[in-house]
Amino acid sequence: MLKEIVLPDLGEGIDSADVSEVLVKPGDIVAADDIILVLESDKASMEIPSENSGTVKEVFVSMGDAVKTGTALLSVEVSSEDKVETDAQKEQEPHKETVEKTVEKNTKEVVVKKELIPSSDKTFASPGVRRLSRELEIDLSTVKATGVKGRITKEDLLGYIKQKISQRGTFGAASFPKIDFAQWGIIDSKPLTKIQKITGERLQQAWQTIPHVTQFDEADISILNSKRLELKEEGLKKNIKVTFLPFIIKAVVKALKEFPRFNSSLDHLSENIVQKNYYNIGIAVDTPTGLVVPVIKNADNKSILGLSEELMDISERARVKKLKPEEIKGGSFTVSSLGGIGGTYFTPIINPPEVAIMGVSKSFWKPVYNHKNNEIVPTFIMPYSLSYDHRVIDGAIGAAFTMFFSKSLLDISTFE
Ligand code: CAO
Repeated sequence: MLKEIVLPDLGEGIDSADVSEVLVKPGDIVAADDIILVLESDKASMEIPSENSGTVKEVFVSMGDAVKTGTALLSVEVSSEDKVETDAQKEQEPHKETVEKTVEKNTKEVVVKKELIPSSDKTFASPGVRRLSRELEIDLSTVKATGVKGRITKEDLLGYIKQKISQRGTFGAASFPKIDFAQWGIIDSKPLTKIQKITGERLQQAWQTIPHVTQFDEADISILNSKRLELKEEGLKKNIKVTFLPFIIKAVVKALKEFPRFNSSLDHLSENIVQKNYYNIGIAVDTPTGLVVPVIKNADNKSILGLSEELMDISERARVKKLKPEEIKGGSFTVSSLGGIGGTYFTPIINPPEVAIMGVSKSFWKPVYNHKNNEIVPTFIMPYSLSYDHRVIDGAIGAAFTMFFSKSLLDISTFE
């Protein structure tokens, strides 16, 4: 059955408009509500949806044509079932038109001038969508397109905005009611430092948006400990403090090379995994004004003494706020060590856009039973945790990573 689609009443006192885009051609299959035309009036840019689903037979208008209410736009070959279903749906959804008009009206309110927006980027969207995105300073390349041929529809943009609004709501500070704590005793109130505020927001966002899995393990670091005591002596002569951390960094890099997924990031659309072939290790440093994460660049090319020296330097400069902006950027994996303080395990929060972080705890001696020679051996154990983004890394690889890392700490060649 051939159905002619005519221009509906545009409302808002608009009686004519110019065709600025024709999105279908004869032979195209359209679904009801697919956008077929974009019109520009002197008040608004409007997307005109198809009333029916079917195959486009003929298009009666072209770009630049002036059209008014009742103008025939195109003809569509509609199957009789579709027609019946559409009518039935219409009866079941008496408020649909009202709802669509409300959304349309909200969009129109920010679109007042008649001008076509040239598209210099590679996104495909109507002028109305472009204009709205420009008004709201939204980069259209970050909006996921669901329209025909990769077109960003108005719904895509509105969905993106809704998502951002709801995220902002949850990322913001948790809204507790104002409480007068002084009613129960003496209090002292201090503002958060700038670093604490920024870190807090980033941590909250990471915690809420990344599906974290934390794998716990313990490593035998008895061999590492002997090597460290040896190098500690050597370092002392050069005024370099050799702690466990440089050894851990060496073993981490070895494990990242074996399991590259841990050295990657999801792109801004969460559609591609960006694999990094550099090994820049962020180190969480506790400072009087908050947590700072300077990055040791190209850690794979550095010796234990070189890493020790750099660690001393960056942690000291982090504490006196003397790091340069580029020194806290470009990390591919982070290590957070509480080993110098205490505790057995903790669950570190991933430092986006990285996909994994290692949390190191304080080592201790414990008797370990060796079933091969039936002996109990005093062993220096380092407990540690590995948090990773489950969207990028599966649990089996998570466990394989920690197994490999622990084994690397037993292999003296790791530290060369
Ligand atoms: N087991 C046993 N001893 C450890 C250890 C471990 N896993 N890690 C460090 N130590 C020892 C060191 O060897 C050192 O002892 P020696 O002087 O005898 O060698 C002592 O503890 C102090 O080490 P350190 O903390 O000064 O040095 P580091 O290289 O281990 O760590 C740094 C440097 C900057 C990471 C650390 O000072 C720091 O700021 N840690 C806090 C990190 C943090 O707050 N993370 C956030 C957690 S969750 O938000």
